[in-house]
Amino acid sequence: MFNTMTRNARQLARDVGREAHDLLERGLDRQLRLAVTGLSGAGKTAFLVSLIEQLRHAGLGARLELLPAARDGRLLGAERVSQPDLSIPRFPLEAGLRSLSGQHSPHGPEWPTPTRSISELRLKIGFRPTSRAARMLDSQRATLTLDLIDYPGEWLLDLPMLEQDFSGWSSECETQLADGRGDWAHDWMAAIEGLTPDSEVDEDRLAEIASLYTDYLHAARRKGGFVDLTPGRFLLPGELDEAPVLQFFPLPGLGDWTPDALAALPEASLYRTLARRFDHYRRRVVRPFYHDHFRRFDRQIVLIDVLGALNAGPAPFRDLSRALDKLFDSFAYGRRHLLARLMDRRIDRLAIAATKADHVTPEQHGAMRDLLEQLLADPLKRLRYRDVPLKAFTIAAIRASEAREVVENGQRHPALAGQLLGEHEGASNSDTQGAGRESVLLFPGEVPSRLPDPNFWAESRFDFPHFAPPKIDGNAPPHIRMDAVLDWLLGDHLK
Ligand SMILES: Nc1nc2c(ncn2[C@@H]2O[C@H](COP(=O)(O)OP(=O)(O)OP(=O)(O)O)[C@@H](O)[C@H]2O)c(=O)[nH]1
Ligand SMILES: [Mg+2]
Repeated sequence: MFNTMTRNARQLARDVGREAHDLLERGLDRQLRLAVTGLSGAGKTAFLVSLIEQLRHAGLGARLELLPAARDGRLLGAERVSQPDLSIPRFPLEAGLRSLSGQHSPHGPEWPTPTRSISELRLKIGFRPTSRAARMLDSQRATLTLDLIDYPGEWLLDLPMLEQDFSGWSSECETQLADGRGDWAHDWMAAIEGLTPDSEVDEDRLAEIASLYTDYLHAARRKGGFVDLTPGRFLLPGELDEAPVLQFFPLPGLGDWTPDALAALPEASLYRTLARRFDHYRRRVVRPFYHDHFRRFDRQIVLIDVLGALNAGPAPFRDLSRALDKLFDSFAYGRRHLLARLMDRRIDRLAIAATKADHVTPEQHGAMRDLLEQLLADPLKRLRYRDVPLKAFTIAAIRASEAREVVENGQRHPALAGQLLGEHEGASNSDTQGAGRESVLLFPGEVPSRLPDPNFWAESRFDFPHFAPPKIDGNAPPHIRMDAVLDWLLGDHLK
């Protein structure tokens, strides 16, 4: 009897200890910073709008069967609260919802506009905790504070530049030019023809050449579908438009010079001038951006437009793979221990997601995820080695099509029903969005589950449709697997 009592008491002490430890851990973690990472057009803004709206409508209209807290009726909703940094613009949620409501355009709902500067959002998520101690302390209701930022994807690929010097960056640009981009760089290459590191070039000429380099970056993106385009502010300068810090460009052929010979060149030489501006860009533009916004995250989701890259062809596809590979080195990953977490924030859980899955029929989603994992094979190996918990998903933040079946000669075939964006609309927004929209029922093609080989590219033509968004008016957007992603990213903090 006595023994049983002491055993029970010991057990109770252990339980209370564990609960207290859990509670302390959760108490510290009741605030999460989530990095929504993705290149331009990957779907960050659509993802953020959907995430906020799914949480705000939890228990009301949102379909969140794969999020246990919502399924069990414990998720009580979310509210936007005052953000921590008042000097950063607010995330334009209202503008995004206005576009999607279709109330302000004669053509119907429109996708949120591409992001042109950084913005911030803080969300308080209300839930009923499951654990006894937490319930007692929090009087049945707990909150999780979620901090999010949105930014133009163009700026993201500047982060790896922090680890580069001017020579390394120049040689990387040279390699990229040789892989399918040369067509758009003729004018810039003609302008630097005959220039060597020891040339002297005046300010006006530098500005002209930098402007031709910027034209090349724009064309490689718009016409070629390339994504690894640096410096990102050349594409989207923000407040730096026309500033001399944006007037530099890579110098091919530096490999023919020894580092000593380059270092011995006069201050006014082309090499020294460009290298100075490159360093200034890194120190004054990229580092503060990184320091202020990208250093301290707890969780991350990397959004990748795999289908867009398949549409663009083999060279842009390789380009995407290389760009993503570099990008993972810009973030700090690792499991965090209780005390370490007070000093140092690391990403302790990662989601990678192929976006816009509503562009293909549901039986293709498995192949889309396999392809995503292959595209990221190298960084995933490094992350697994470091034991960073990660999961791959295929999602649509805002589902713009419906899965159907068509019967032809007695055979059933999967198909998608949706409205195609008008002729001039493309993937991004424009003034003509809405013109000539057409309702379609189609089979958009098969997604290869392995990295396509050269024959594959030669034989297959990918052509995934650009759908107009559904009308979203006062309810959560329809989605594909946003609930599974939310569970992976937040679920353990909603217990
Ligand atoms: N069908 C479909 N299209 C999507 C979805 N998410 C994004 N898109 C399309 O992709 C485009 C770009 O999405 P955004 O969310 O603006 O991408 P972003 O990553 O914020 O891009 P930047 O702001 O330029 O960095 C949208 O205008 C839509 O055309 C989705 O879930 N389904
Ligand atoms: Mg955006």
